[in-house]
Amino acid sequence: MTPTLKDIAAKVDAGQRLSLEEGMALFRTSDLWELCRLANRVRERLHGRRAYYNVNRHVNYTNICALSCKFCSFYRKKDDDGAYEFDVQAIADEAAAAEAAGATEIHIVGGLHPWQPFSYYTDMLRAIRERAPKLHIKAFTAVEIVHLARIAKRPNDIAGVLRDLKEAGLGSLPGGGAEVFDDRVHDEAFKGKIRSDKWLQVHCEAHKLGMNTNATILYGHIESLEDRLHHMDLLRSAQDEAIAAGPASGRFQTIIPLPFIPDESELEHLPGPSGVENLRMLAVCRLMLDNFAHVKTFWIMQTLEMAELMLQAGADDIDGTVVWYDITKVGGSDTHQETDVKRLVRAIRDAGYEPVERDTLYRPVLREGAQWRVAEAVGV
Ligand code: V47
Repeated sequence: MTPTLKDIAAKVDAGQRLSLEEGMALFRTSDLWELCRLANRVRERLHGRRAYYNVNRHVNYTNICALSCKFCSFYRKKDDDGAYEFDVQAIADEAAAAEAAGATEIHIVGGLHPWQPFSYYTDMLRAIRERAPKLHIKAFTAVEIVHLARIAKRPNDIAGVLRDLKEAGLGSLPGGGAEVFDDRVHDEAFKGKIRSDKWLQVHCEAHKLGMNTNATILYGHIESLEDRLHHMDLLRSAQDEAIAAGPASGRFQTIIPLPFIPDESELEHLPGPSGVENLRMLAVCRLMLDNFAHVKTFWIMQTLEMAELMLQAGADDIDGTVVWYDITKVGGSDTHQETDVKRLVRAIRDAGYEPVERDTLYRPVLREGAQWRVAEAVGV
């Protein structure tokens, strides 16, 4: 018998873990609003009336990539029109500008550049540390970390490579590159990229080093609902392990569901997920990932209007002021994709929540203009 929303709600209220069958019932329910309400009950149990946002800057240091993933419109080959790579100086300048403007975080990801040496990445981190010592550096997806290990000629030493990057200034890993943890989808849509086992291994090694990481799921292309639930299940198991390792271990901080944006990709013939699907997916993530503290909505991909609605469907966090983003562009936007604190705060208040600025580690930030400090550090 298919589990009903009422049965599932009773389990959610009792703090019990949902099965994949129950996850499927959530995906299939026609009662979207009840699903969103249920997800929001969990979100409010964890965070009350608070909703987080951050002041950050994204940097995509190159679009030159050894891979050719079908869902991706960002990558270029070296001689293609529009191929670019930033040198270390340019990235450090960007970080210094971000810090001067009051950002707390720099989020750096890029293509798998075929010929930059390992030292380019460690130099990049050190230069940022020197020019912008207060910025938290969240950088390099698990896919890039495996690539860096290869170019450092230490393909089997992920832990050592992460240690070197941490020593150079890396603060945490973003959640990108996970796509969907399924071999069929992998082989059809992003062949050549690391598979789920490797992605999870990188995050697990980072957790062992005490580093926090994020997780994503890219949905609404050629994956099935079963694939999405399997992905969530693997994440939740990996998080169980991180939590069991004790407080010195890092862990997944947040899940960011990423809606597939077809424009200019090889999968452009697909429609991409609808608004209803985006709300449903976010709510299911909140309900299935019971050991994740946060669910983040990335307005760049969801739009700020949808992000606002998502705050009533299980999301507790909006990323962020962003400024510059090249990987996806919605509705004809350019790489300059920026919002300001005023708009984020208004979106959160409109949704009925209390805005709290956070740093990368979800500590409340106290701010006066571009000057800020972490509340916890002064015992507030
Ligand atoms: O890794 C690429 C995805 C990711 C498309 O950790 C696409 O805080 C949709 O991971 N349609 C990068 N998605 C973004 C990302 C992220 C964003 C915000 C915050 C955090 C965090 C992480 O975007 C890529 C890939 O999975 N992506 N192409 C596309 N056409």
